[in-house]
Amino acid sequence: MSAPAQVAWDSLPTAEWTLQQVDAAGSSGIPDSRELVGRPPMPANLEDEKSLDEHHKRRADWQMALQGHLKSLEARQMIEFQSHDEITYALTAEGYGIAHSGSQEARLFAALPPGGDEAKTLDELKKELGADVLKIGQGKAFAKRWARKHPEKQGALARMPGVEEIVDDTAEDLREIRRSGTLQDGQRVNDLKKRKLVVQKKLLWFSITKGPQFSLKIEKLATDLSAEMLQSGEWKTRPFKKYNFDAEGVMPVTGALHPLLKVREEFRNIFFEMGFTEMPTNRFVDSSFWCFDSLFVPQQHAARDMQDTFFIKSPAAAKHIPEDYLSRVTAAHEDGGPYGSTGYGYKFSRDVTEKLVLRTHTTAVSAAMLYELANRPGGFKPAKMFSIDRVFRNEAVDATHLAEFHQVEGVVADYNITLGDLIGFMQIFFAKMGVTNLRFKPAYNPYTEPSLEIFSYHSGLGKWVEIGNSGMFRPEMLRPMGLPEGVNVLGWGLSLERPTMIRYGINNIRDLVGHKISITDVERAPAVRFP
Ligand code: FB9
Repeated sequence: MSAPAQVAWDSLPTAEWTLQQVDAAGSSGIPDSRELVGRPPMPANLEDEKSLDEHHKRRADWQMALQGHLKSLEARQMIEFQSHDEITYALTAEGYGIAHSGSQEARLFAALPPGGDEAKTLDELKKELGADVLKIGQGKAFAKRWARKHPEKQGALARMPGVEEIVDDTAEDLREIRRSGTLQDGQRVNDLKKRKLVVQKKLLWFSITKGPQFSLKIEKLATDLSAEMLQSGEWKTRPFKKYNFDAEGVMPVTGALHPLLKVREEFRNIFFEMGFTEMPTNRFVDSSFWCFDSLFVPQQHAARDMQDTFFIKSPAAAKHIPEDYLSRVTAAHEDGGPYGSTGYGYKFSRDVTEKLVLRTHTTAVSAAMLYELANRPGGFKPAKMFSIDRVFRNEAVDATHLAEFHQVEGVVADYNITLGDLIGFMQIFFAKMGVTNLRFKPAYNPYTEPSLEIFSYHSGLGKWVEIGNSGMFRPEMLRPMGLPEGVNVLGWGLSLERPTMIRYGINNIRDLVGHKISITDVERAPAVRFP
């Protein structure tokens, strides 16, 4: 059978044409698809790397186009094909330079006076050959024992005694590769590659034979079995497209958890692992009583004014505050009551305490839950409780602060709880977030004494980051609730937004929360796994 007709390199193959070539080649098929296409013209300037690249790319693109058809024809069992690699090498610009004017080591050898005694100083050689050629040439000439440091003359080089002439094998190899694109000795090619004098070029080519369903006509494959086919019986003869059970399914368009909620899940798992129960936080609007007064926050405290707190216009006042508990809180504020405290010494206002607000912290929920803990049937039982939900602060918004954020809070109520327990709990908690090496700085909260700000060194940011706040709840808060003597309560809190921004590398909170965030980022946001 005749050699298949070659097409010009710039006319891409079609499936029909490919079948005709296979048919023309007969039973043995097409041994080498490179024979099917003419070579693109060699670039005029063989030393111009770019046009050589282009030459190679044209040959490779033609075979790639053919591969596309071969794959779909093979899927129809019309042909079978094997892929093969053609590995060739091309000279880099520096490689061309050496092929043209010799290797650095050969030029150094040539520059050195004949015989082994005469020497030339490095400065002379540098002027003559240039620093780069001398540096590379010296290394290679020494390695090839063509030259050496002159034994007597300091800083001078001489030919190796007895080496009268050398063969510039590097240049010769490069000239061979320039001519044929290959070199027998693979090791020498690797040396040339290491010297960045040649680059490898890979081209895929194919050998093609007829398949069981070979034909010159490409029938449109049926992709569905239709009622008509069943009635007409056409299903018996019509070729069907094979099911590709390995095909990737279409990614179902599913909802995606917002990164904040992914981190919230991580925190919830940490708390559950530590035996905490979740507090109900479904009450954004709370009375100033639970948000502030039950926490022994004085009614004049700055945190309570319009600057920091959103007050509800209507209804403006809470209806239900436990009277007996309110009177005890009042006493605690006014004169410390019977709780061993001086109190704040001001007249407690019922109006102020009834004012409804958007909670500024979930510690308001902790207060309500601790009160419930103290007054539940069967009396107080130790408890570990946590909350993660929105809190609202009428603060200046900036790149890391919005008028609302999610507070993460943990409280532990038990007999003889100490500051040590607080520090212990935080070390375990943050360690589960992968945050270790904590530092604690004394701080102030109206409802905890002592209070500690928590810091951790963030190697990524290269600085100590404030990662939360904490403290031992004051007796002026706990005793009025009715918690038994000896029961102490520790608490700590942080935000959900900060760790989420750090985990996802987000610097501006508006890229995390709000109408400006990109939905696709949310969909693509990887799951978070605290280490
Ligand atoms: O989250 C905060 N920082 C943080 C937390 C984790 C984190 O993770 C990295 C992977 C390591 C990085 C940073 N902060 C608390 C510290 C600061 O960001 C602070 O400037 C802002 N704070 C918020 C309040 O802003 C007015 C974060 C929020 C905060 C502050 C205090 C509490 C809760 C949230 C509390 C409390 C508390 C105290 C005692 C008893 C019970 C609760």
